[in-house]
Amino acid sequence: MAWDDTASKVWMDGEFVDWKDATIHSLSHVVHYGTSVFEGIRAYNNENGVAVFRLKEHVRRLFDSAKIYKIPIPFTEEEIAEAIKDTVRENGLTSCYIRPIVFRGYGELGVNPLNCPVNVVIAAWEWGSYLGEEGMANGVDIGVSSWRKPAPDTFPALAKCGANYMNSQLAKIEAIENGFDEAIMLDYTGYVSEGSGENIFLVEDGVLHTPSLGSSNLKGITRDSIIKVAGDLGMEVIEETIVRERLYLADEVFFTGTAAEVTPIRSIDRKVIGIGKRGPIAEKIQSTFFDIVEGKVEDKYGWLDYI
Ligand code: PPE
Repeated sequence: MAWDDTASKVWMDGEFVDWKDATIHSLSHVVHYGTSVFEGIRAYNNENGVAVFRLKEHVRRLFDSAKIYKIPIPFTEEEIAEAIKDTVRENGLTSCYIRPIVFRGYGELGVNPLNCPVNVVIAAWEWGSYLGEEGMANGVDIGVSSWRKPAPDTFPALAKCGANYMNSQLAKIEAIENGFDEAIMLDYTGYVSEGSGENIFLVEDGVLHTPSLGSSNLKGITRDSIIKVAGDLGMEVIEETIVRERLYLADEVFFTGTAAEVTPIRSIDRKVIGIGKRGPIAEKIQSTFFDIVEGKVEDKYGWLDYI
C-alpha cells in the first residue's frame, strides 16, 4: 500500500497529533517573516533494521541554525533525536524522509521575534529520488541560475532556515521554466555555490573538487560524508572556490544532499558534461554511499542510528 500522509501522526511540541490537527495559526510569526529552521533527514530500511543516517549531526545542525537566529529550542538535542526516531516508529515507516522544523509561533506580529513562542514539529513520510529515478541512473540536466546566493553578511548560509529557501525557490522556478531539472547558483562574487537544495562536486582528472564553505553554501552532511568516503576510496578531495566555467569542463559533476543523495549531472546550460551520463567516479561514490546506508558494508563511521 502506498504511504498515506493524511493517516500519519505528527510530533508537535512533545506529543503526537493526527495529521489533520498538525496546524498553526495564520498570524504565527513564521508565516509572516519566515522564522524557521529545519532539517531533512533520511532513514533507510536495511537488513539490520531501520537506520537513521547521521542523526546526531542533523540534530546538531538544527540547534546550530537555531542558535544563529536566537531561537531557543525548548528540548535537548537528545530529546529531539529520540522524538525523530519515535516519529518514524509511530508511523510504522521504514525508508523515509524526516522533517523536523523549529519555528516562531503565534504571539505578536512585528519583526521582533523575541516575544513569540518557539514550536517544534517533526513529520515523516516516504520520499523517493529527489530528482527522479532516471536522473539517479543517467544524470540530470541543470542550468546556472541568474539568481545569486545571498552575500555572507545578509543571510547566513550555515543556518538552514526557511527564509533561505525563498532564494532557492527563485532559482528552482527559473530552472523548471527553462526546462532544467535543477539550478546551480553562484555566490555573490560569482563563484559556484550550490544547487537549490544540494551541494555540488566536480571531478577533474580523478580529483574531487567542491566549493569551500564561504561560497554561501550549506555545510551539507552528505557533502561531509562524501568527502570522507572519497578519501577512504583513495581519492583526493579539494575544497576551494570554483569558477563557473570549470563546471562545463569537468569530467563529471554531481549533486549531494539528503533528499538528492548522490545525483549525477549530465548537462549544464545545455553543454554535455564528460560522457553525457553518470560517470565512473559518480557511480563509485553513489554505490559506496548506498552500500553504507543499506547496511551492505560495515558502518565503520558510525553513521547509522537504528530505530
Ligand atoms: N544545500 C542546500 C541549499 C540544501 O537545502 C541542502 C539539503 C544541501 C545543500 C545538502 O545538505 P545535506 O542534506 O545536509 O547533505 N536540502 C534539503 C531540503 C530539500 C528540500 O527540497 O526540502 C534535503 O536534502 O533534505
